[in-house]
Amino acid sequence: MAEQSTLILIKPDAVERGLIGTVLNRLENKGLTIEKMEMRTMTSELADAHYAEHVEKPFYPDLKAFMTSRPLVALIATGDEAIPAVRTIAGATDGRKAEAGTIRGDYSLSQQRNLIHASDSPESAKREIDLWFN
Ligand code: FUP
Repeated sequence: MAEQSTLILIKPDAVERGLIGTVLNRLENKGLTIEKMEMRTMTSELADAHYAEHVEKPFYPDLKAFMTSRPLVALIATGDEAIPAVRTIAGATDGRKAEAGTIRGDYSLSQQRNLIHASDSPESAKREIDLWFN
C-alpha cells in the first residue's frame, strides 16, 4: 500500500456545465478520499506557477485566459497510488481522443476544455499541493 495525495482541479468548463458532482462522484466511487476542497478563481500568478512548464508554449495564453476566467474547484484526493489512479480516471489530455469510461472521454470534446487537472507525478503533486493549499 502506497498512500499518495494528488492535486485535482475541476476546471471552469466543468463548473459551468454543472459537472462538479459528476467528477466528485467518479473520484469518490473509485475509493479516493477528498481531504481538502475549495472553490476559487485562479489568479494570473497562480496560473503561471501552476503551469510553469507550459508558460512559453504557444497555447499558453489561451489556456491561461480559460483557466483564470471563472471559478474552479481545487481539491486534494488521497488513496493508494492516488496519483496514477486519478490520471487513469481522467483519461488522455485531449477529450476527443480520451477513452470512453474516463472523465474526459465521457464528457469532453476538447483538448483545452477537458474538465479536470490531476498531478502527473509525486514531484508535481507535492509542488501543486503546496501551491494551492499552503
Ligand atoms: P494533462 O497533464 O493531461 O493535464 O496535460 P498537459 O500537461 O499536457 O497540458 C496542460 C493543459 O494544457 C491541459 F489541460 C490541456 C492544455 N493544452 C492545450 O490547451 N493545448 C495544447 O496544445 C496542449 C495542452
